[in-house]
Amino acid sequence: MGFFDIFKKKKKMSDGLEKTRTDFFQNIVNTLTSSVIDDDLYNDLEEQLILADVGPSCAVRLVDELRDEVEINGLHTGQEALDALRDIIRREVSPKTDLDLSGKPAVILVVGVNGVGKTTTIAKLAYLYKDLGKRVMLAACDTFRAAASEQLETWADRAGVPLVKAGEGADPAAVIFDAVKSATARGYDMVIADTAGRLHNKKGLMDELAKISRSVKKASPDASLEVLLVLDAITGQNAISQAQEFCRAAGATGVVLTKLDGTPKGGCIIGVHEKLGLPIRFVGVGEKIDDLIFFSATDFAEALLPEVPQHKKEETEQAGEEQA
Ligand SMILES: Nc1nc2c(ncn2[C@@H]2O[C@H](COP(=O)(O)OP(=O)(O)OP(=O)(O)O)[C@@H](O)[C@H]2O)c(=O)[nH]1
Ligand SMILES: [Mg+2]
Repeated sequence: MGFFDIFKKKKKMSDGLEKTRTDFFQNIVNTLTSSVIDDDLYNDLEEQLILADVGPSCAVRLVDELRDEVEINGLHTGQEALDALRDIIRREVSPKTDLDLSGKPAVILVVGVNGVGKTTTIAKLAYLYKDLGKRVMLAACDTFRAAASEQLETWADRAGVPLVKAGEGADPAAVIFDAVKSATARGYDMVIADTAGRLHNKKGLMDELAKISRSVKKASPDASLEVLLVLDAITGQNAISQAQEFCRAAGATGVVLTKLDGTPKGGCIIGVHEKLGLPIRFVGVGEKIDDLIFFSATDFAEALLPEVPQHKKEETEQAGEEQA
């Protein structure tokens, strides 16, 4: 990735988190940089993290970690505490593993309840990976809803990638099987599959997702499989209970948080990561085809808690020294 791309990615993350930053995290910055570090500050901070949709247990843990760091490292100023909190958040959401795209083909199954942004995310993923030089094929495994395949087809055309589809009501496991076979035969690197967000009942949906996963391996033993769970950031903490069910049944291996641009609840990323124990892989920051970014823990933490400009830093350091 060139310098300009890195800059663009940082800016997109920062723009996507604008509401989250201005509505909630700015208060956290203000609290930290305008007062001395004492119990009141920790209590305020905890409250603000909960308001910022980080989730109660996660907020408590983050503040405990900060308290430890302040003590162990002898931090005095709010500015130092802010830097420490930024780093704690970065470590908290850092993915421990890379996305597994090692297979031939690399299959990404995209799952999630209806309306969260699965189809749009698939189009964005196709666009992103095509841009990185991958040969990408899409599979329309949402055969439940009449217009789903057509919607994906429009996106596939826009992204300039081929699509494997079948008629309404067809077996989605058969669609993925065909797509993986076809990708293998034609030397495609990736297959990205759309799935239904709803079925007649929840058990039916979960069983179907499990069957699609098995079908991938049947079609190609060399295929790798990532199951990306799409969650809508607008629902914030509520997304978590829904997500837990999907994790169990569909074997999700990672998360995509969509609609970050439309909500002040971007703090939920931290709680989602904590509760699900799954890496955040991508975030959606708009409705356009290039509005998806690889999740970077560093960019995320810096966008939430931007560095204070140098002159303000000096003022708060002075205040800290005077109070100490
Ligand atoms: N602002 C914003 N809107 C998004 C984002 N991602 C998706 N959307 C919008 O969310 C709506 C639903 O997106 P879809 O991709 O159709 O959602 P889906 O999960 O496939 O929905 P079903 O197929 O009905 O289950 C659309 O209007 C998208 O434009 C995002 O990152 N930001
Ligand atoms: Mg869809």
